[in-house]
Amino acid sequence: MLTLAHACRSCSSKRLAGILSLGATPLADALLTPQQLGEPEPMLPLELVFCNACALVQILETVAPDVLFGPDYPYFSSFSPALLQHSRNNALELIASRKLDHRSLVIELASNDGYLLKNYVAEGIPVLGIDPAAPCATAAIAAGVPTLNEFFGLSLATTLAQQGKQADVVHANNVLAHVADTHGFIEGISLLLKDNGVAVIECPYVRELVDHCEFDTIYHEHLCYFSVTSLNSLFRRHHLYINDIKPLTIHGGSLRLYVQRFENVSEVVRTMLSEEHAAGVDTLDYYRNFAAAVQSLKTGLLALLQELKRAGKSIAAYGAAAKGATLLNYVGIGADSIDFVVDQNVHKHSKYMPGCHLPIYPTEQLLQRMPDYVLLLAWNFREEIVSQQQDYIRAGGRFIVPVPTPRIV
Ligand code: JHZ
Repeated sequence: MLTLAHACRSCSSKRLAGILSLGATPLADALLTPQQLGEPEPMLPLELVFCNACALVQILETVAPDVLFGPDYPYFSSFSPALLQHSRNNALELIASRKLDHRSLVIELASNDGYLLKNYVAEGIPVLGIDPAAPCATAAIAAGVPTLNEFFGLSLATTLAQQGKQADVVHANNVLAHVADTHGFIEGISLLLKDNGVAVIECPYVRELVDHCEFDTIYHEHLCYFSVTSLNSLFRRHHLYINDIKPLTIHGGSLRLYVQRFENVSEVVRTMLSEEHAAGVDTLDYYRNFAAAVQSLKTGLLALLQELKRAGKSIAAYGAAAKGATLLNYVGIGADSIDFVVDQNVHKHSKYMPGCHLPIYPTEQLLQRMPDYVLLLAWNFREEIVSQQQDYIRAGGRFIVPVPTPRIV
């Protein structure tokens, strides 16, 4: 529900229009210990809206960052080999194209467990990671990546800039959408960049979200869902320019932005802006059918699972992902259809998914228990997971991919 108190996170307009309501959902990464199972769990509304003034898609709720990214934050980037390879390629490409060496500085905001910066460290390039989640920052330091365990914003950027820490490259992957003080964060990036520096920023692309019904990537950590149009106006407010963009397949379809303090906009950026305008991404119309598509996915997935259960089949799920929490809780999937969830991240084992309380086990449990079907919650890593699970498939197991349309593969 929209109230007059709500204003756009980018342009402060109050002309916000509802796109989709996912109802009250638990915090997606708030995995529960066995002791916490009996305790009350926060359930907060998830309302997706469109700003009629600057085209930014966003949620209305803002959960305090220290609640979301505190000492129990369970997401460690290094558990996905595909993400590690993607990150390594990006680092090597930037080292070559920007001729980085021991005199350079690379800073990463939300550097997690050092999954990206370690590639620069290996080449002798000075780095600084910044991450508020203590377990991740500790893992990064142990891996030899100097890391500040702090939230990044204007105040930390000011301190670093005063210490002469300005960067040739500032990485910010999957973090811009997570930050409540969007303007302070971007202003901070501007302060950290050398005159000729570049901020390399990855974020999921709202066109992929809508076109492929990736509604499960909506959760309280993700405050914004960016188009090039909305990003362009956001950065320009801070005299920063998206000079280039590389579309990526990672996380269901993302954008890699190359942002600088001077304007030198590539043809790719101009084309993407005009394509978005032609497709109506900058109007509410583009989002009008999204809620119906999400509802139909929900109905289809429930029907499929019920049919399998009626046929006496057992079903597990793969990936205790944040998006898995949205999917399970919004669709209303629980212990009546899914027996357990598996994940390679050891920090998630012996815990329970928020809301639906499904237990999380190591992936070896798939072969040991041989469920007939596995609902692929981490569908964004489908190729990687299916290729790892060839033994399970050879033994007769099948995967169910929920997005964009539920199907058995
Ligand atoms: P994954 C994360 O969301 C976190 P999540 C964050 N909120 C964000 O913004 C997005 O990414 C972009 C496991 N796994 O990465 C690891 C295996 O077990 O899709 C993860 O727990 N085996 C910051 O949590 C989960 O699946 C594997 O082979 O939705 C995947 O979660 C692979 C590849 C993954 O994102």
